[in-house]
Amino acid sequence: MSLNGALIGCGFFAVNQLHAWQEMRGARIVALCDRDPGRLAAVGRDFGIERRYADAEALFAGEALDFVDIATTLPSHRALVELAARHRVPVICQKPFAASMEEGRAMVAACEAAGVPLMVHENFRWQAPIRAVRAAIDSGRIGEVFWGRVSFRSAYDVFSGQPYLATGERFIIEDLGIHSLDIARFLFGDAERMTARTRRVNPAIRGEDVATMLLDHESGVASIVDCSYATRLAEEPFPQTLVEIDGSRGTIRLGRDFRMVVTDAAGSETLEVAPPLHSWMERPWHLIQESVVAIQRHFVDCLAEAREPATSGRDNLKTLALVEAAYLSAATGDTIALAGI
Ligand code: NAD
Ligand code: 89V
Repeated sequence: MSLNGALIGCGFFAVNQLHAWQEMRGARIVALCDRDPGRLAAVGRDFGIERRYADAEALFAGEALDFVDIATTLPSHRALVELAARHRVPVICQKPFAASMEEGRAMVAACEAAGVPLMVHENFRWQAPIRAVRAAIDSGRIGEVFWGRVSFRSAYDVFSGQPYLATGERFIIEDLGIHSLDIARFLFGDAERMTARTRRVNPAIRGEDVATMLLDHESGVASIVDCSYATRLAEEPFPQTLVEIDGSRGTIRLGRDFRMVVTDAAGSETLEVAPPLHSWMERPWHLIQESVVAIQRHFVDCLAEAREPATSGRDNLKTLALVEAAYLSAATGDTIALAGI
């Protein structure tokens, strides 16, 4: 039996989600919603989806849905998640999930009270190379991890595809660093303290485009999470996240072009950990596009098995807390205890 879902928000990124739904066993998108009639018509035509709504209330009233996939930008997330909860429809919501901890906690509480599964579309931890790094840690080859770095440095023009990124008071931590911080949690566990410094280098945008963060993890690991959209390099690495990990018996280095080197007392092994390139995917975005397939597959599996998704709303509050702590630390110059966020 196939689950019938609807997608709300037919913009820049939603097409990746729709391609991924098209290749998903056990689920399909039967209706679309966007308040922009041009986008709604174009995406409906491209994906052959006839049931279209300009308004989310009308969508829920008009369809019997097994799930809803919210691919709108941040300002609409709370209202749409709470609407899904009121209609008792399991929900996926794009990152950044919420604009504040208060808002995020209210959204999680609304879904829990309604008994509705809620997953945040936090897909970077589902990227093939990041899964390979996690598997290398779990193999035990490098011993006990004591230090790590999660790094994203680029000069790629993200503003042409996503113009709203240039206008917000917050930019890189809220949009991209949120992924890097989630990867740090995925690899090293939850954090206790955060120290952050930010800069705006590009004068044409409003928010910060460089952030350097130091995390003290509960596991005892110290990690650096650094991100920049002001870093011009000989070869543009967008959208690759590079990872360095030191352990008591060895190291892991996830370098450029999906090369992972694992070193222990026996020597070094180099592994190719590139994502597969499906027919609809396009370099360099295929790294992200493939992780969309993986996270949506995970959601469908979790619904079938009544399991909580890895990036459930409840889990994602911890990533959101890191984002809030980073902005607070950058503003005050202080180290922030996560317990107080
Ligand atoms: P976009 O502005 O291109 O598209 C958003 C669409 O939602 C627009 O067509 C808009 O009309 C529609 N919309 C907004 N509010 C609505 C409402 N209340 N009801 C119906 N339609 C509504 O934005 P985008 O670049 O596609 O980004 C969407 C989300 O995806 C953002 O939260 C962004 O951070 C996230 N994103 C995630 C990734 C990732 O890898 N996870 C990558 C890019 C963007
Ligand atoms: O993944 C994202 O959220 C995107 C991008 C990779 C361009 O920052 O906004």
